Amino acid sequence: MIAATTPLSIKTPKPVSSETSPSTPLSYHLIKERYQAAGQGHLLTYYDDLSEADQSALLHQLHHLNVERVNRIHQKATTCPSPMLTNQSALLAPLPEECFDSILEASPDKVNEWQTIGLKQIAQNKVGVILLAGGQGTRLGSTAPKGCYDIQLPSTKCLFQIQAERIFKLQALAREQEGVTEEVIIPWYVMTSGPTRLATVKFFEEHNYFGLSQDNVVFFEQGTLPCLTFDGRIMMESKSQIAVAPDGNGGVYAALRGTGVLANMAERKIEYLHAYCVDNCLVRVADPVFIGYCVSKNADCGAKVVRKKSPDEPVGVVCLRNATFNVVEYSEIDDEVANRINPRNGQLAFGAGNIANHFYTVDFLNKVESFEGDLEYHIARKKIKSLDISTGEVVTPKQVNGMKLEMFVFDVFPFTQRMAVFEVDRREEFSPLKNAPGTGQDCPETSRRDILQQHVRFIQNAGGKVVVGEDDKQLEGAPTLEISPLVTYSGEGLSHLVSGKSIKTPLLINSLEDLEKALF
Ligand code: UD2
Repeated sequence: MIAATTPLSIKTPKPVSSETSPSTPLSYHLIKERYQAAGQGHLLTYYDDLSEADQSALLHQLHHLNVERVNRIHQKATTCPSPMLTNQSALLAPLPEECFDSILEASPDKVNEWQTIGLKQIAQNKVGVILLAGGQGTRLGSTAPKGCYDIQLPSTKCLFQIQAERIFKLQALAREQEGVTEEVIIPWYVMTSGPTRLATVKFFEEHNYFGLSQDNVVFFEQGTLPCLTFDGRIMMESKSQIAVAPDGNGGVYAALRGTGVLANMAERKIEYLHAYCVDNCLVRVADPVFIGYCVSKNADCGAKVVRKKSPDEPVGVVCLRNATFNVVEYSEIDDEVANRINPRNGQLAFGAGNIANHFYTVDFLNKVESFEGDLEYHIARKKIKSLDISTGEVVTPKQVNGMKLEMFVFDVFPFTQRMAVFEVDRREEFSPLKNAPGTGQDCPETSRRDILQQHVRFIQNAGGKVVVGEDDKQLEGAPTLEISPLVTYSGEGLSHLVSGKSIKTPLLINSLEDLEKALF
């Protein structure tokens, strides 16, 4: 176990909205002139009241902020709303059947073929993982980074640990399949934001990177964008600080470039990346089936989807607009489009639900810069605690008073011709943790239930039987059976032990020895 030292964290990039301005001395007058010209002179209203240290902190922030670009983004996001938002009924088309494959319809041989390709790439150290972990768990009601969340499994493992152990096991499976003796490494690139950075790094250090080598866990930070009033004025969180917010999970592309992660991938000769949403407890990290599928299609981007369970399910919809792949986010989809029914099968016409689970080639990631200026910014109208410039008081608003601008990770899809869309089984791969305990949907209880029920299926699919013990509380109706990812990644490698045998819950299986001892 590597002693926990400062991880190979790469320097935090300058906020993505800044192009490094000429490094002239921080002149108050120059900055004041520039901001007045940009209609943002109000940011210096209280400059004279500030201490010297606060004055220089404010000038430093304003010097690095590309205020003209912020104005352009506001202009673009408000005057010409994204084409995606207008006339969706005419412009959007459901994803045609021939545009995607489904694991639900693929033969076991086909799935095995994809998996073999994926494990081969992993064994050749060509695969890396990008964890999108900059979001703040506001809806969940937790102030800690979501990956730290304990969904009350018998093992009390948090989401980060479950994901780390899946990486660990997958490295071993790839080594086994390819019979390689050298170490197989799946580098884990963890994107944090300002609010999640320190707590995330500290948590990994305290838990010794959950058994992974800290050299292969690379933290990087996404950029920020200023919060704006509806008429485009930059908001302040105090007299000396502008109010900023993470720039959305679409900030990952500039952050990969700006923090040196792309260079790190190049040094490691990584060719394929799997990016995923931290809060999906069932996520197959670096899924070899998905990687193999995308590689076999020679795709440069890939997206996993599940069949939407209702028109208002809070997932994006993968669809076509002018024959290019797009995702319409649940917060932006028109009701008519969301509710449209395919007359041929009575299902939702726009039913390909995006699960924030993507594949990229590293070549594609290196190309994003060339079209980055065309990427959409999405407006999130929020209640933003901020300085009332007229009174100098910080106000916590009771209603929505401003906007955060964010980029969405899937907005790069229209820029690729080679997109693979892969439908997966919701039960096996998607159970998002979005809401607070007790809400009954996408919450800690449903996450716990879905993992435990999956582990029961692991035993059953391996030819075994699960007997529910009389003292098993079966919370949410799930027998209490947890199998560590270190024992099995997705249910493989159990049948030689389990077939024809039974186990009795409640049970926590941390090793094949545990499993052997429990069988009868
Ligand atoms: C995301 C998807 C939505 C659907 C849903 C499934 C996007 C834009 N939308 O919606 O289509 O797939 O998940 O659960 O992906 N994050 C950052 N930095 C940020 C904001 C978010 O890293 O500035 C991360 C966040 O930590 C999480 C992921 O991006 O891992 C998705 O963020 P979210 O949970 O806020 O997105 P949600 O549920 O609105």
